[in-house]
Amino acid sequence: MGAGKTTAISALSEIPVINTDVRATDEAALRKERTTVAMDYGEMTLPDGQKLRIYGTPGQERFSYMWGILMEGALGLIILVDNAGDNPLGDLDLYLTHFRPYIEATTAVIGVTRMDVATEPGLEQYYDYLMQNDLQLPIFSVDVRERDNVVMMIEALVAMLEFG
Ligand SMILES: Nc1nc2c(ncn2[C@@H]2O[C@H](COP(=O)(O)OP(=O)(O)OP(=O)(O)O)[C@@H](O)[C@H]2O)c(=O)[nH]1
Ligand SMILES: [Mg+2]
Repeated sequence: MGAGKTTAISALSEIPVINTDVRATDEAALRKERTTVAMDYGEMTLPDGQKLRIYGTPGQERFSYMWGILMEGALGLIILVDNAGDNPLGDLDLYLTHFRPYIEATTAVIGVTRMDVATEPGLEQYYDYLMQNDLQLPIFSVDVRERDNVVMMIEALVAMLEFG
């Protein structure tokens, strides 16, 4: 929650982002005013002219019914982890475990956000985690308020799909 999905999709999208943000009422309210209750949707055109459709869905397990729906026919997955959360490596573990069969069939890129807010864990700890779990996935420290950082994750995902 609050890792930056809505911000990232808004940074990329060529159409006004369609989302289901509402005034936050739970713990999100402590940090920001609005939270996504089902999904975000945006579109961007790739350099080869193809249209990329980008869906964002909340990570809390009560939304897991959305995960399978959005995964059907998806090209790939970007996992955003809030480094300033209580247990960012635990969050990553939860998503990688849940999505593992899907990641093995396609691919995934990991973006760790808010590393300026919480500098620990560092990227080395994420690399260690991936190594121990035999996962070779690109991982970046990103600030999704910077469009270039979001583009970098998309480019990595496309590269993984083409050459991975
Ligand atoms: N300091 C800092 N702030 C960031 C960074 N990345 C994102 N943010 C901020 O973190 C907040 C993320 O909010 P959202 O984009 O709404 O996050 P979300 O994942 O859609 O959140 P939910 O829909 O509630 O799950 C925004 O206020 C961003 O400006 C970062 O790297 N550093
Ligand atoms: Mg959101």
